[in-house]
Amino acid sequence: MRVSRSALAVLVSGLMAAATPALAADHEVHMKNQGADGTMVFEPGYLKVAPGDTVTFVPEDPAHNSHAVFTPDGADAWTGQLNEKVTVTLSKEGVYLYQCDPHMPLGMVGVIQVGGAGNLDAAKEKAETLSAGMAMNKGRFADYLGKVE
Ligand SMILES: [Cu+2]
Repeated sequence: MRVSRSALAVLVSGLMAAATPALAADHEVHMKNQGADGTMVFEPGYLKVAPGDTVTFVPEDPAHNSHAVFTPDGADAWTGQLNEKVTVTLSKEGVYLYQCDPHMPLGMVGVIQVGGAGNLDAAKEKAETLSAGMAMNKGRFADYLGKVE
């Protein structure tokens, strides 16, 4: 069988496309004074992403940041600056807990699940300790962790 050069080129490029992994997605979490879950809130407070995806924390109101307070073993933590957008790449699977530093006492916290949740028990333990120090919205970590699948 004779295959034209152009047909071969189409075949090769098709094979290469099939071998290229899916592009990592970017997700946004908004940092707000008021949201569907109440005051001083990350939206969405619970997010599930795939390993390698990025999450961008977007300040919608002043004086918020995103600071990772619990990560899977071997994962990098992050500390966003106040009033600044920050993008983090989440490569390691597991559950991540983060907070807004000024509003942690008001329960401004969030949960991100990256792939499987092998460290869920440890995350729950950490969340319980952190929640004890909150004056408001003490149940947020527990609510969000309840969504982990
Ligand atoms: Cu805040």
